[in-house]
Amino acid sequence: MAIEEMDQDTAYDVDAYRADFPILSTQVNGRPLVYLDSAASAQKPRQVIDRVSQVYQTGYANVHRGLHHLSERATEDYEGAREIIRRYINAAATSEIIYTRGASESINLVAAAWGRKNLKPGDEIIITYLEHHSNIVPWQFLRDELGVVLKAVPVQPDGSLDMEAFTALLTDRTRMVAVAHVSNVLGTILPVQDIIRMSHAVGAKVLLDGCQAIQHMAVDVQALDVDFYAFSGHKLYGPSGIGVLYGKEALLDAMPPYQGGGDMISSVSIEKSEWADLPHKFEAGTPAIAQAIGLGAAIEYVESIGIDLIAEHERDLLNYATQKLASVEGLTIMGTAPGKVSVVSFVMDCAHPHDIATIVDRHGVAVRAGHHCAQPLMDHFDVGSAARASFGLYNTRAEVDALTTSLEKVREIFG
Ligand code: C6P
Repeated sequence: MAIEEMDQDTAYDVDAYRADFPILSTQVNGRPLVYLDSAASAQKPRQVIDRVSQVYQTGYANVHRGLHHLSERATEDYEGAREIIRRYINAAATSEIIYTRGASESINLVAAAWGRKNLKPGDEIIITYLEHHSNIVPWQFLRDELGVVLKAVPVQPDGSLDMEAFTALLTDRTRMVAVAHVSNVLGTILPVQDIIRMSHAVGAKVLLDGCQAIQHMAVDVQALDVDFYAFSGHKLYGPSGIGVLYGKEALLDAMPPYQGGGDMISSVSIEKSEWADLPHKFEAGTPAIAQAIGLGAAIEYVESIGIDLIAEHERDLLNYATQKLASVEGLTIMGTAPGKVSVVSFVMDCAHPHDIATIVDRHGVAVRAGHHCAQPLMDHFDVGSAARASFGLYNTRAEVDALTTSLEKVREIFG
């Protein structure tokens, strides 16, 4: 279909949503900011900024510790955000929602606490070649410490997972399958329902790294029947420094604590300590209080628009961007799997990705360039690095045009 014939979603009031994000009306290098790096970190709406500011101005104290008014209020808001998160991913109980610093910490928590307790030498863990380093390195720690075997599923040239290879790698020694829900480089949505069903059939647990999925689609952890689900708040329009680990209660209950400190115990003597109930058993120390409350506000913001409408808008942008970028001479898109999310990585025959990012930045366009913390994937595709444009709820077709025009300038300079 020609670009002009493509439907532009009309019900979606992108201008109104853009007005919620103060940073989008700023300028970079004398040009209006075109922010196409939401996969690295999304911008924040006023609703989140104001909520965090309000916590510090009128409702801040430590949580779970004080009997005074402010502490009770902060605790109520902090636990209230946990309920918002529970509802957003349809977990069965708030005890299954563990606050962490982000997806990286969530995965490290499972690898350390679940892995050390449940794995022995010769047990197998399956990951894929498209994982972010955060879903590779924690499992390598376990491999080196416990002598478990780490296997990786290859990726097809279009960016989809090689499910035949996955089937062949899955054995009755597989104990954990830890895969991305969505690739941060290729935008591929993995067939997670099949992966979960097949993994459970051999008795393996499944962890999904939902870092690039949670902002683009509805996630229902009970419908998925997934064992662990990890994501970060900052890609979901919330603050940085806060993330989530969802785990099935029975699994979390049977796991030892990850870190020791205040709030994760029920009693401590010099001889021994006993642990607090879930979720606090995994939340040692003073947590990221305002950030957690801010994440609750971010989810409410997303819900007020509707995640399905956001997904539809982003699909339109992805289709538009794919066609526009394909018209740039010498540009190759990495990852064209059907149904992918709005992340477009690309290389150009005339310029290094770092040069691309530098030149387009002069035009106010922010894209990411590099290995995107996915070096095994880059090696798998035999490229050292790539440029990446990623789209969020606030991006527009005009911004895709600005990207395309600035890429034509790259061609003029280096071509
Ligand atoms: N990817 C990107 O530009 P943290 O840093 O813990 O919030 O998220 C880590 C992480 C884990 N898994 C996936 C699939 C991710 O995309 C990320 C973060 C960013 O692609 C920053 S490297």
